[in-house]
Amino acid sequence: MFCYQCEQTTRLPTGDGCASAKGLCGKDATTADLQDLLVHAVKGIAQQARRARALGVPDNDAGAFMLHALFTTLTNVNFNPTRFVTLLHEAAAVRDRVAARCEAALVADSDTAQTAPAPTGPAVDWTPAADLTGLLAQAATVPVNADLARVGADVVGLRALILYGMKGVAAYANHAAVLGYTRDAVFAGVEETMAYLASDPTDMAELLDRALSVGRLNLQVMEMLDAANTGRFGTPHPTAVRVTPVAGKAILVSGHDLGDLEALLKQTAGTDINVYTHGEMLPAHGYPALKAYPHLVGNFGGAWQDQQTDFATFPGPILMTSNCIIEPGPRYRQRIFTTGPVGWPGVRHLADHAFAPLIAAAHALPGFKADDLKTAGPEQTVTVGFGGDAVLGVAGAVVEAVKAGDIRHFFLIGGCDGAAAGRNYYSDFATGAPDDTVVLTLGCAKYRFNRHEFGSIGGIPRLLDIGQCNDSYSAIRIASALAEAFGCGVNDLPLSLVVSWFEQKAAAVLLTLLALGIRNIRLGPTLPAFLTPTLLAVLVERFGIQPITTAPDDIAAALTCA
Ligand code: SF4
Ligand code: SF3
Repeated sequence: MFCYQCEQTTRLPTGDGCASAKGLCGKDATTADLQDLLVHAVKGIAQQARRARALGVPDNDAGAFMLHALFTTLTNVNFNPTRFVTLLHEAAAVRDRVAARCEAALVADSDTAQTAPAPTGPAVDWTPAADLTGLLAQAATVPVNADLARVGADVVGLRALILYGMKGVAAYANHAAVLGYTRDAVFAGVEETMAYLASDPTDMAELLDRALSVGRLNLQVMEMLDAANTGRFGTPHPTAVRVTPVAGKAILVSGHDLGDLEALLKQTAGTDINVYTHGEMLPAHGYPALKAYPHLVGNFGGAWQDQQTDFATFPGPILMTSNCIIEPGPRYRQRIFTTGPVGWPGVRHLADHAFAPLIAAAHALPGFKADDLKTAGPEQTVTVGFGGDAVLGVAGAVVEAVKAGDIRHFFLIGGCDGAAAGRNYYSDFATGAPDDTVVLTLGCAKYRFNRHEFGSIGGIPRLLDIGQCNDSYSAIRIASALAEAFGCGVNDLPLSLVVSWFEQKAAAVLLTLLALGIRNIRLGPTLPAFLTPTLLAVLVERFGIQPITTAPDDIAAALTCA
């Protein structure tokens, strides 16, 4: 195996990347290799699907399959090799179905053959081997660095940046698609980009342009996802969320998929089961259609890397709806379930919102006992729901506070969390930001500081939780609206972006920010291993990207430049 797609990747003096029997996330070599082969298969589907679109017979079902397949290969999503074997055979069938569609279209109109020649190359010609040994032999030829000796680390790194950005795009687009929101332009963009990668491109300038076009595609996807979430569940409003449990039977829902949460709330309505959010599901409490369920009682635990402790102590079953799952510990292995793209060997998978086994497990488990809670102390809350509309609703007051000098600066401190020691930088930064500054946050990084008492400035809370990483579009809307109010560009605002990355959704958002021309982003806790010194120099020169240093120094530098 060779994988260097996430921040936690193995770092060695001899070269970065997880390359032994198991990655640091727990992904074994078999799963990693099958994931590489699935990416290869998706490139082949994309080649045929792009042709089908050119022939006037687009196949958005193939597009939906590509989104789901790429999502399964994200960090901390699916560790089950059996699922990948199934997906590989499905991928070949999807591609062949699209190819047959193309042939049928050509029979109907032979003049179009010139405009869309049949694709060629190893991805579109691939036939899945009959058994696991054969699949692994095929996978050995297609790792992300397969071409290293021929094209060099810079080209491999830029291709990886595009691929990882596309994994993030696919994940976000899949979140929207399962809520019924898709767009032809998004499917076309996925086809175009994955087919481009199938051509083994080597032109550095073209690769960099493509990476930025992935960022622009992701902006469309983030806007679509925002429309999906607000269209289905209403506009988030500031909402105090209980973070101390209540007595009763309990189910914990983690990950990002709001549709899964809604389905579970419907299926448990009128029972004696309470539902709690975990990790990136916390912002669900701000949506009117979700908080209308009285048995959505609160949030439990912290960010994803705390799950082995959180889940072990939770007295009910757990549902993982998306990233980030890590190896289930023995104390909860029998009561954790996966759904959607998520998988772990031996963990029960519930497809199509068939949550009856999860609900039965909740009935069978003790839940929170009133006696146990007597020692838990007073009720505590955190406030969520400062999405784009909520913040823009007070934009006038915010602008006035800036003009009056009451708000000196904004910091957007957001993105992923992780287990690395250096990540306390982000909590140090947020809690060390001066009292006349406002902290906007999103993603799971906020768990490091969202219980800190930030206070307010003239009634405006100093900590504004915009939501999940899935809500990055709201952050972009807020920044754009502030820039408009001040009659300047986003780069001229008293705003600093302090980004914490871990997985490939963050790679997609970073590309979006760069595509929008946003400069001087501070990125950490370590820089992506796939970015060579040459690529970093380009990003520094064109976009002013800066690695984080220390929180006090970076706060001081941001305020000096403001
Ligand atoms: Fe290593 Fe990250 Fe890949 Fe896991 S996802 S194998 S930790 S680089
Ligand atoms: Fe977190 Fe996994 Fe990225 Fe959605 S849950 S931000 S790391």
